[in-house]
This record gives sequence, structure tokens and C-alpha cells, in this order.
Amino acid sequence: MISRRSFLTGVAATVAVGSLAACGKKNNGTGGGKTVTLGFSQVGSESGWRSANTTSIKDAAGAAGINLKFSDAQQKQENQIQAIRDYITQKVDVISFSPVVSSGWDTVLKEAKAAKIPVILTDRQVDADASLWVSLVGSDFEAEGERAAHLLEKVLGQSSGPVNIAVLEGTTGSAPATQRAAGFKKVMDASHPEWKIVASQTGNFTRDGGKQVMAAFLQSHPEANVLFAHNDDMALGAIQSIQAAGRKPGTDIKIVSIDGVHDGFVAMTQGQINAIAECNPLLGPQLMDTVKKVLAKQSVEKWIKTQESDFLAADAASALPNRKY
Ligand code: GZL
Repeated sequence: MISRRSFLTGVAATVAVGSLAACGKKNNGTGGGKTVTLGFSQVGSESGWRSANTTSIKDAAGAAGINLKFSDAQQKQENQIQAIRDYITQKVDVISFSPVVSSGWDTVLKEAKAAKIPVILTDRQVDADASLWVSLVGSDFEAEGERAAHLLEKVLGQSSGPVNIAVLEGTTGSAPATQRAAGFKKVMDASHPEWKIVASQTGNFTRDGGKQVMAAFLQSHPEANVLFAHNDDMALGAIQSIQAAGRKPGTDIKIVSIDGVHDGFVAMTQGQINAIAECNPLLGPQLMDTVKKVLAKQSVEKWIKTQESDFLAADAASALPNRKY
């Protein structure tokens, strides 16, 4: 897994794909007169975030006049690799995907390069040669982990006493899980020797995963008084187990999460989640804009980052009506 730092160092340069071919051909902004076909492999439908991401991509393709071939990999890498191979066979104009895990992509990305089909990553990074993909449209997950830790500082305030943290990790081997953990740990190591991670296990970004793992944590580590969940869906599942154990989420166990989906905001208005670091799933418009630029041989940034905010429970009620997902 490349670290965020080496990722930035290795690929900081803007990709100059060549000057715009001024051939006089009518250009509908998507690479000439013909309709562009984009092959997209989605991770799955594991969370509210993923559903909002899928909707954004489908809506933006329609608005851009781009013909979208869409496949749901059900969180299985082999399904994504097969989908990418199918798109190569179908000779799509561009391939894009959100890689379920970071490693294991070099071979299929080399096949796409050999077929002269540009690849645009969305959402999650890959641990592969950066020359095999043109651009990433997505968030800075290490920063999200740091932001979650700073939100926990605010939630804890001046309260003294032990800080025993249970962590619900995202999908093992995925960029968000690896990097959110790294960002959170960076703040812990720098500023909070008094914080202790007493349990950490993947809930695979799903509500059921969060519910099952938190139930086990409550048995094995009843001393846990903080939950850091790598996404809202796992936090929402954990809330069910905390309540079933007769304890109060947001009070007996402080909860900090990442994403900012609708149900996460509702849980904040109910005092069950104490803070959320937003991770913006609405990547569709930026992706389609990048597709057009790549096909029009315009230069694109290697990493097109999404803008994101942080929310404490006190902010949730006023923010909720304006949320777009
Ligand atoms: C983050 C995305 C993660 C979300 C989860 O960009 O990859 O996957 O945080 C989703 O909700 O399942």
C-alpha cells in the first residue's frame, strides 16, 4: 500500500495528455462527434455512502450525454477485474472504477493500457504503477482519520478519565480503512498518549458488520467508552448492539464516525453519534468532467480531491435540511 505521502510525491505532476487536437471536427466535448461510452465498475452496495455515490455517477453520466456501462462487484475484487476485462473487450472509450482493495490491479491495468483505454480511479486509490491510470477523483482518507481524531478531542473536551477506544475498521486492505486508521493513529501518537485502542476489527463497512463486531467488543472489552467507526453504517449497526446491551450510545460510549450520510446525521440529532467527518460521495460530476477532458486530450490533475466538512452533533439539526445525500 503506498502511503499518502509517496502517493503525492510519486504522482504530484499534472498529467499533460497532449494538446487539444484542433482538427476542426465537431467536438461535443467528449472526444469528437460520437457518443462516449464509459465502463464503470462499482465496489458494491454496502453502505449509504455507496448508494449515494452510485446515484451521483449514474445521474452525472446522463447529464453529460455519456453512455454508461455499470457493474456492481458485490465487494469482490475478482468481479471488478472481470468487469474491467469485459469493458476492454467491448472497446469502451474510458474505464473507471472504485477499487474495493488497494492491491492486485497491475495486470488488468496493463491490459487496459495495452488496449489504449484510459483508466480513471474514483473514490479509492490503488497500490499500482501510477502510469497505469490517468487520474483519481476522490477524498484524502488519511486526512479524514486525522479529522476524526480532532473531532474526538472536541467531543471529549476537558473530561478526564480513561479513553478506551474500540475501532470498527472498513474493508480490510481498502484504501479508506488503511489510511483512516493511519491518520487517526498519527494524531494519537502526536498528542494523546492517554488514549488507548482496546479493540480494532473490520466490520466491512456494513451495518450488520458493525452490529456483530460491536456486540463482541461489548463482551470482550466492556471498558470501551469510545467508538471510532470508519463509516456511518458500521456506527449505526453498533448503536443497535450498544442499546441491546443496556448502554447509551453517544453518552456511555462516545461515537465518532466518517461519511455524513443522512441516517448518520439523524443519529447525531438524537445524540447517538457525537461527531462525523464528512466523506463526499457525490463524485459523478467531477468524474464526467475528467472523462471529457481526458478524451479531449486536455491535461488533468493526477488527484482531484473532493471538498469535505466536519460536524459535531450540535451542528446536525441545522445542517440536515441542506444535506444532498
Ligand atoms: C470512502 C468509501 C467508503 C465509505 C464507506 O470513500 O470508499 O466505502 O466510507 C463505503 O461508507 O462503503
